[in-house]
Amino acid sequence: MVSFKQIAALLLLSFEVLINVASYGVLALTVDYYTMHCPFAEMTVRMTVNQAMQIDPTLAAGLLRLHFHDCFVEGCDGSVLIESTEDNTAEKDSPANQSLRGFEVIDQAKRLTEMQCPGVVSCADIVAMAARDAVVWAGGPYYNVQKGRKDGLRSRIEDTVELPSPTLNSTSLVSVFGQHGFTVQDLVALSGAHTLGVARCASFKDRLISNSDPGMNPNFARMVSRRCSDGDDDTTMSFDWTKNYFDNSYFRALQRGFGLLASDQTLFMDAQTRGLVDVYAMNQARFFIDFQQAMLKMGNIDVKDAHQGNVRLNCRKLN
Ligand code: HEM
Ligand SMILES: *[C@@H]1O[C@H](CO)[C@@H](O)[C@H](O)[C@H]1NC(C)=O
Ligand SMILES: CC(=O)N[C@H]1CO[C@H](CO)[C@@H](O)[C@@H]1O
Repeated sequence: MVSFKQIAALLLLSFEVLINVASYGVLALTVDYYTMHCPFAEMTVRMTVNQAMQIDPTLAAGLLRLHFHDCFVEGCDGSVLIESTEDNTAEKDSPANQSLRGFEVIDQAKRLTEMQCPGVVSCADIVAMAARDAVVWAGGPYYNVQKGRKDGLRSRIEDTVELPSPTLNSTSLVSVFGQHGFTVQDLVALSGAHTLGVARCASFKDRLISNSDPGMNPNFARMVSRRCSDGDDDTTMSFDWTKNYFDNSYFRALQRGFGLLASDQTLFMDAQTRGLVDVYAMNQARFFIDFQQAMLKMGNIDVKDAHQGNVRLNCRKLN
């Protein structure tokens, strides 16, 4: 159950985010954006996500990651969903996007909302709602998703340089996230998203070769080398022991040197971020609250208004 204190904190938070956004003169998203023109949008997305999770629980990770990749490249504008065409190679075809999952869930939610209220609910908002619903389904915290994003008109492979590489150290992560207005606390809390899902050997096997990773537990290094030895880049390992469950065991894994990506383990190696890893490892409620707050912030990155975008009819194609 959500306590009164948590609700009060969230309300206060939404309010703060609104004020911040408004004071920059940027589009202000609102929680009740669809109440008038598509009252069942939120419920429809939730039902679609829940149905998909019942068939494939691992999709929760996919949906959460989609929202991150959408927001970090060109803002939260649905650009991650666009397919390449003859004269445009889209974000999706970047190597950084390999293994993105959950597109069919977004398509299905879009089909259903289009039937109820044509041309009203943006793909970017569906991605944001689906990420939250996935987190909740997996046992994570509920937060109110602000809505009103329009879908962007651009999706280019070269823009994906914005995405952080899994080889970055803590210092570089702090600076990359800082460029998007995130604090060190936001960075560590958002990295906690890796409580869900898996990574492919391609993303972390270099840690064994370079051997420059003192933070890696030797037993874990042996596990990784066994799993990734046959040169199969697409073999996967989960970030923590409970890959379909949203909890704080990711942080406890870091404490033991079981961080999967270099960019995970570095959070425990650097004094700047280690304290927060310890706090979240000990106090899941605190992790949840900071995660909610950071997700609200992430959902506001460079959102597009009606002059900068539109509502796509098919999430995979520009109108
Ligand atoms: C801190 C910087 C981050 C880096 C360097 C990073 C990098 C990665 C990499 C390399 C993978 C595995 C891809 C693969 O091998 O197929 C991954 C997976 C994932 N990332 Fe991140 N990520 C970061 C932050 C985030 C954030 C902020 C979120 C969401 C809020 C997120 C959500 C996820 C999820 C849920 C998965 C698992 C996907 C699945 O199982 O399909 N990541 N990330
Ligand atoms: C982190 O990485 C950057 C860029 O590669 C490097 O310049 C810096 O020295 C590294 N910092 C630490 C503490 O290792
Ligand atoms: C989901 C998706 O579209 N993934 C693409 C990411 O990019 C690679 C090429 O680097 C494509 O092969 C994938 O289909």
